Amino acid sequence: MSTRLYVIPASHPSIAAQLMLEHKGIDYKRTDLMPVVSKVVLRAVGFPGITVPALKIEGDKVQGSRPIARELDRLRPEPPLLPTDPTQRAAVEEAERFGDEELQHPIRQLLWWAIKRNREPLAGYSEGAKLGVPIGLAVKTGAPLVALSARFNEASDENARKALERLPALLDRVDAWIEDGTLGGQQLNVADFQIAPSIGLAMTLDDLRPMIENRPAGALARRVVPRYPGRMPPVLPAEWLRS
Ligand SMILES: N[C@@H](CCC(=O)N[C@@H](CS)C(=O)NCC(=O)O)C(=O)O
Repeated sequence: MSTRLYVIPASHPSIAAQLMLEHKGIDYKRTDLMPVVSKVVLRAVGFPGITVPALKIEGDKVQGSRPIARELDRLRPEPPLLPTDPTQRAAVEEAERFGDEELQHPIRQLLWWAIKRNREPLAGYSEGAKLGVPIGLAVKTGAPLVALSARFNEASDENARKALERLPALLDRVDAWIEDGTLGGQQLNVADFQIAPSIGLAMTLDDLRPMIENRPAGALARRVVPRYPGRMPPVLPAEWLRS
């Protein structure tokens, strides 16, 4: 299968798509893109939308972690990403929807808020990526891209603080799905691949790791994404973390 995946390094839905391709045993080439530049490149290569992950497979273009999952199950049904039993499938699809629509974004906002204050860790988040420019240079000159990304993701103080406040409740839902077997079963499913990278990304922030690592959600992330790239030293205001 001729397959190319467009990603932003350390982007959690991009890692979800990579894990799903690996689960299916599909060989693929990866194009690493810098944020913001990614939007222009994706349009230039013919995708209708402006976000990663974006997949070219067998001449088709599929964008977004959930459509990519379905396309992979269609093209290569085994091993499945979605359970066949209708009740289990509905539970997994609800967890997957939550991962995409409710969990991804607050974690993205917290990360961009942090990067706005400290760009140095960008080198770690880009580990192993081929961005077309030396990573040190990209970090040194990256302030405008970071500012645009933070704005694009609405990573204001107010929104970052709200995202932090919401995190415990979001983690409770993930823990509950692990407890009832929707997530973290013997066979990983599409919701595991959707949710674990978001948790893994959150755990790269030194400020957030302590509230996650000893939960079932933390164990799931370590199992599914054992080495998430990047590490953000403490940067969140102490008073936000206390409340
Ligand atoms: N919910 C979408 C999210 C896609 C998304 O927002 N991707 C981000 C990276 S995590 C992106 O492409 N942002 C563009 C940019 O930062 O310039 C999915 O799961 O595919």
